[in-house]
Amino acid sequence: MTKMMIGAAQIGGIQKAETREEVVARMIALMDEAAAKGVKFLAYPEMTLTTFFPRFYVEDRAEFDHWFEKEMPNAAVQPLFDKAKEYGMGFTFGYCELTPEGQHFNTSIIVSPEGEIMLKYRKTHLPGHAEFEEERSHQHLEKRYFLPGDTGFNVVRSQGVIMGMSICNDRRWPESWRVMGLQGVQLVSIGYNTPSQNNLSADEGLAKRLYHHELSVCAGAYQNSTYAMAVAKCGTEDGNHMIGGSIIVDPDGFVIAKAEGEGDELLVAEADFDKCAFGKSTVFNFAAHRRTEHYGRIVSQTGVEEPSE
Ligand code: CDV
Repeated sequence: MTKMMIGAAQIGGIQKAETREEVVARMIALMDEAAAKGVKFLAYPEMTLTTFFPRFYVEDRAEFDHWFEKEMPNAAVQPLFDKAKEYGMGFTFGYCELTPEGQHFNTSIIVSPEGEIMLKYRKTHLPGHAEFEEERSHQHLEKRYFLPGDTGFNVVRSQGVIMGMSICNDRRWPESWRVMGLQGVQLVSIGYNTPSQNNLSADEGLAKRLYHHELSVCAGAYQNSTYAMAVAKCGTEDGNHMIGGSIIVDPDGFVIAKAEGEGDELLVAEADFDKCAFGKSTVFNFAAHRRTEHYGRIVSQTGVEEPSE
């Protein structure tokens, strides 16, 4: 299959008091709309099922285990799996995973139209901090509540398309994209929760945040000649604002669909996966042009090492 209708299901704010069942009903409403428009693969945001709780600090992190899923699918999410199967639609969404071994991950999955989990990805780049930081106007405690993912950036062939995932902050790191690019990825789905303010003392402003989001996704798509869907959970959650700006991007790095608002909203585009071949066989023909002998620092060194004076 070369052509497919793909959809990005942006979700507006989810308040602390909202139940999984209420959120899943909102997800299904967008899936119904997507099915009516012929969508065969639908992407939802990072941590779709709950509010973005890492903005809140608790001393005993176990108090927050109720934000995590111990099984996937589970009773609350099963109606989404059932509806997708009825429509013959694949989908991807993010949730907080608590493993039987007691590990906490920020996770996303790709599900086939038959309801099978084809690929699981656990977020690699966790932004923020692990302890309460008094000087900050807004806390961002992903490092407190999650372990860095242990999956790496794998891809899977599903619905005839090579698909991969990133989660939120990962989209800003070219390494994430290139690891999937090296596996021939044709569609990268990225869910995000990007607060419009993380720290008043370093306030970038909404416009700059939106620009950096779009710049990262367009660059990643172009440089790896892949379609990308970046899908927000956005608007106001418990009095905190998060950017919208969900986009679908083609393998030339052009935005081909963009959200207009900050609520539940469906974006749709026709993807022609044959278009990935041009960049992959010309300027980004990795086999022909990459010079790995000069890339050693990328994996041997983490932080910056400046030359001596
Ligand atoms: N959920 C995220 O990973 N958010 C980050 C914020 C903290 C900058 C992001 O990169 O959008």
